[in-house]
Amino acid sequence: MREIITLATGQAGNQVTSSFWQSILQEHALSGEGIPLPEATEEQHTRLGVFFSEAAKDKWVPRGLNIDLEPNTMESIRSGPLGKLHRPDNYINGQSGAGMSSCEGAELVETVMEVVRHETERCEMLQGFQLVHSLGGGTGSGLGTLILNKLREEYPDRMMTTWSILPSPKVSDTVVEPYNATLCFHQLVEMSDLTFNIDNEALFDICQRTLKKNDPSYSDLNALVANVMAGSSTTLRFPGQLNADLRKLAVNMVPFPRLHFLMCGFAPLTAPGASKYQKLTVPELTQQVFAPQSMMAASDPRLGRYLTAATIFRGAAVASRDVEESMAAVQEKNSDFFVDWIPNSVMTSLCQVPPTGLRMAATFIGNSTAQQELFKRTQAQYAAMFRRRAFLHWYTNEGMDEMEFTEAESNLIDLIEEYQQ
Ligand SMILES: Nc1nc2c(ncn2[C@@H]2O[C@H](COP(=O)(O)OP(=O)(O)OP(=O)(O)O)[C@@H](O)[C@H]2O)c(=O)[nH]1
Ligand SMILES: [Mg+2]
Repeated sequence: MREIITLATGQAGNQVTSSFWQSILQEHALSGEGIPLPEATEEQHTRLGVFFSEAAKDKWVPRGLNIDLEPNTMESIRSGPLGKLHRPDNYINGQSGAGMSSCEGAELVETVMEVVRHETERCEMLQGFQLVHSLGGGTGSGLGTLILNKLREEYPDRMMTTWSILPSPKVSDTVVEPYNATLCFHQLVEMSDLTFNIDNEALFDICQRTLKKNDPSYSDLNALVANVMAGSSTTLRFPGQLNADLRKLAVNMVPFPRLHFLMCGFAPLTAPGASKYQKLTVPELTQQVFAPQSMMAASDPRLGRYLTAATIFRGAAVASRDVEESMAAVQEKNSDFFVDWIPNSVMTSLCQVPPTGLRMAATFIGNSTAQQELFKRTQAQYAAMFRRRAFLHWYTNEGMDEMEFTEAESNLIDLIEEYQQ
């Protein structure tokens, strides 16, 4: 089995990851406690070992760690619907309030690495890690970075992927988020093999415009993230797929080492109750999943070009001929939006098992140069404050050097330039 270990860090990291576990438990016919349900099919269980390990006979637990500097998020997971799912040792939290206390962070990382070692001992052939975190939070960005560095050091040849949640003023008004995000991008550029850019701004807009929720909650946003996390890991979790491991996915998606950022989309996205008025066909699904309104990053792909892209179709009702035809049509219609120097830059895979509750669905992942919009947005917010050195003392008082800020910013500016292909 090619196993993946998931590290949820900070409040956003843990809440998003919980939504992900909830989705894939259902897709693999496991109960909230990790017990196989009687209706489970062979297809659902063949590759269960990628994200879960068998703890006792017929009890599966996530290969996952729940990490935070403060206890509250963990408490609510423990007392929530998945409270009996996780290994008790895999909850790791500090006692401090919010904010990044570097001392406590360093201690916590040692504990994290110990638990990671235990987890790797339960793997036959570990393929890599996925870190789920916010870029805006002190813990998600700061502790997330420390963990990333340690994992890289100890497991240099394993794949390192991240699900990184970009802050948006529509969702949160913590002033220092652009600082945290810039410092964290600086590390992600060097340390991660694949980073999925998940943008709260886009999630918020999808909830309001498409799902007709006026005042979306975090669980609404996280349900969207779970869709794309489950969707893009379909090929890893079910047998007989293209891009069946993280390395192959990265080889296909990343033409240059630093340009390893991906944006994702999902279809169908429909307001509750509206879906019964739509009988979705494969061409409609294809068109929807390529549409800017389906993207979970607030950057319009029509303002850039795709270096690479992959689409994963799901559902027994999806015929491969339909997929081929509609993918060819979409690419032809949008040929200006794909770089012309990478032939066959769009991959397609097909899995019989649909997401729970849907007849068919599609997930899109693309390495688009339009992502520079996200980096520019972050850098502009950062620069406005950094020019005045506003809030900087909170970081320098904890031992950080102003140089780190300058370096992080210039790395981000470089990245924006490199994405101008
Ligand atoms: N999508 C999503 N975003 C969240 C969630 N919780 C927090 N955020 C966003 O994440 C950023 C704040 O980061 P948190 O994850 O709360 O912070 P943290 O990593 O726990 O770090 P601290 O600052 O130390 O508490 C803000 O941009 C929030 O809008 C969540 O459940 N889902
Ligand atoms: Mg927190």
